[in-house]
Amino acid sequence: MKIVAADVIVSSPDRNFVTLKITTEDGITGLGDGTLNGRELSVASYLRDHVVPLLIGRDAHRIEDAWQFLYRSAYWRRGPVTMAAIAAVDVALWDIKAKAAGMPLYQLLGGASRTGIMAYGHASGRDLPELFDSIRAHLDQGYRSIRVQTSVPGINAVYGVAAQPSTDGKRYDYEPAQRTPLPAEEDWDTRAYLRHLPGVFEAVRNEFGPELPLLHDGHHRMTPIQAAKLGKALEPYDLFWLEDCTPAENQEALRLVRQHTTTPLAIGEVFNTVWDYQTLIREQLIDYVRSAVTHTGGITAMRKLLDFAAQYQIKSGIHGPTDISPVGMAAALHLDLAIHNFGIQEYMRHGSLTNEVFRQSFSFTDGYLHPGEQPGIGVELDEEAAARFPYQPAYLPFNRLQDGTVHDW
Ligand code: CS2
Ligand code: MG
Repeated sequence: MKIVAADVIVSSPDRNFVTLKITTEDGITGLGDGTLNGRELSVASYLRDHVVPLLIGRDAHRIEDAWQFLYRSAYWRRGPVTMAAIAAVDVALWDIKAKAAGMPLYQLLGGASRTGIMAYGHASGRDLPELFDSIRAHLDQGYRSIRVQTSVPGINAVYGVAAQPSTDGKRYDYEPAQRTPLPAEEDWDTRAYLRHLPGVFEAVRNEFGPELPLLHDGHHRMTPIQAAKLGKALEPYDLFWLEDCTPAENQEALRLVRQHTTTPLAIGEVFNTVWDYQTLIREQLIDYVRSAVTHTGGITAMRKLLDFAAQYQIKSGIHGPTDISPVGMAAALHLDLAIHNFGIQEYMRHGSLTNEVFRQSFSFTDGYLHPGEQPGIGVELDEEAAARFPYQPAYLPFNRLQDGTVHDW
């Protein structure tokens, strides 16, 4: 089934998205997500200028061969741009194969291993009353697992806190990347954060009880010993996971964290290949793999990564913020439903304009997601609607410490 066309569609309904649409000689189309927040055009160019010419005439059914060809023939391997581009092609080809087979993708991946996909939502607050209100609002929406992010006294802007003002008037946690000519500068103080956070979780547990699964994102901001200290301080509050507690380029850094705390650890949303996890998985230094299908080479690579993790009883915790498009989210849900070592799925809801551009068949009911029964991945792109929202430059913020030092955001 020859590929006869491959189009790169960049649109910006509520935020920028890069979508690849592959069309076969039989008229079957497949969609893939290549969105890399704040660097979208680099993937669009990688696809348009380098990959699309290589796809025309290829047999759309040969997914593994296409993956290996794109990974090895590039010579320059790995990295966020390359792996997002390969992911877009891979998911589009899986979408086509499942449509050709007349079944939802999860059936092609081995069928359902569960009836639904536990999702977690993002609650946050500048103070406890606001945080409690945000948690209740998410419980009312049906979420049964909640990520808790909070402001910290003495720090002006903290990742993941919804209500604080942003430069372009949008809700903060909804879209961290801001449509501004330059990245917004934010401030950070780890010692203030470490003093404040345990008290917040104590208050949340007192208010909502011991059962509710609670998650927290450290967003790469602590040194290993600071992460160990926080993990230990949070143990009484029985977190589902502490995420990205320290930058993990140096995977061995997690050995120090592991020595000091039993708080479960999740890492990997900025990783792009299985190689980024080798030590972390082999030495049981993490409990959840946080990669996104869109940033880790697609379904083909993610399945191999999660199969590797399964040998160590490490589970999935796939990255699902709004900068993963509905196409990337749908692909993740098919994988979530089929794999055995499923842990939890992040689910930040897309905005109304995004839902106009991407028609989705996945559902969220009583805290559980389901990819739906449509053949393929179950998402269609309205190209006319997409054309109404041209690309708009946007940047993620960055951090400086009190002495002006650039710090992880
Ligand atoms: C975050 C992301 O959802 C998360 O866990 O770490 O929102 C992250 O900040 C964005 O994806 C960055 O683009
Ligand atoms: Mg995160």
